[in-house]
Amino acid sequence: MMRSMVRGKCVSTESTSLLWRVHRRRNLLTGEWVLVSPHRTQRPWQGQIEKNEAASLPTHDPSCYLCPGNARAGGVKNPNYAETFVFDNDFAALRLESSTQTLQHGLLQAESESGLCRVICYSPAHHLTLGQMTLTGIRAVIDTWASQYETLGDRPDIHAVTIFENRGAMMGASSPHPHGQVWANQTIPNELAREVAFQDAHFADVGRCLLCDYVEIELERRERVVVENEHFLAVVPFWATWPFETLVLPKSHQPTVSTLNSEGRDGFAAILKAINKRYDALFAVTFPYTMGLHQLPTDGIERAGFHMHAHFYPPLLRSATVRKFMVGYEMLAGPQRDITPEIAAERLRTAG
Ligand code: H2U
Ligand code: ZN
Repeated sequence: MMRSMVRGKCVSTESTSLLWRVHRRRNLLTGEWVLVSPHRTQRPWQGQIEKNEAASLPTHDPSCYLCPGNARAGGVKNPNYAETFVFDNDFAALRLESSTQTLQHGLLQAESESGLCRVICYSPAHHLTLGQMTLTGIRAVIDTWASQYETLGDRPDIHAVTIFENRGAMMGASSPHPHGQVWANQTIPNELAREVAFQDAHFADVGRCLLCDYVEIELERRERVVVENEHFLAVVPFWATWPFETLVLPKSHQPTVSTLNSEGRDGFAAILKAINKRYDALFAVTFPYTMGLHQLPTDGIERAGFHMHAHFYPPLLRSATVRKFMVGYEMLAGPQRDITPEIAAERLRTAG
């Protein structure tokens, strides 16, 4: 039975129906609390309605910077690639710097940062999304993620590799062509650093991996499971912030995509396809999201409790055109959600 501390008393969540009242839940990976207001889902909406993005796209778009054979914004021509294609971002936010510099003026602190940014085209087919690709095609993307992590992580000046995808104009994607990005840093970025600290702390406390323990809870309780296969599990995490946020985890302890064997990678491809299918079916639209991987930092420090995973952060709340805004209370106080993670999981489970 689930137990939590409420004003100093240890209470079971079931016996108080806590999860149907206004309550807050703790994010195991960041320590942050999210406010849950289950009664609020019926409030009327007269705010911004997003455009429903056009569904039909050509297989090859002569004006697309990412399609095979086309020239990119900087003038370089893409090869006629047949599977995945990786290139150095023409407008990279990070650059490889040969020297480091720090600045300290009293309280003010700054330091140089070195790194590099790449773009990964998932497929030559302009009209596809990751979830619409074949399992073989998705597996090729996973193998590309693994090789990018390995080659970049092997560099002595790279200590973290962040792989992500912004999908849909609502999430700032610059093109519908299926693609993602890799940013490799000399330092460990904030989100990964927080997750590393919480996973390290749990391992130091109990000698077990935090996310292995979490997988066990979710498989036992099953109320937040969206889809699973032999190797992977997708859940709406107990502490989800975005309405239909999901966390995709290997069931076995894996620190990186590279450590997954061939069957594990096929399982990852299958779950990515399955979760995308449910997302796209939920509001009958190509679901916008930011999706990304958290993998072991590549600074050579041993972290036995680090478990790789993917986060999906989709902004849609009620329909293809009504999104969740992280404003007001979220910006000034903390994250808040209306629909409970359990209901979101149920809706995704049955979608499509
Ligand atoms: P987003 O769709 O998530 O913005 O990613 C596309 C990236 O592709 C973006 O970072 C890069 C942009 O800088 N890009 C190029 O490097 N060359 C181009 O010709 C177009 C876009
Ligand atoms: Zn294209």
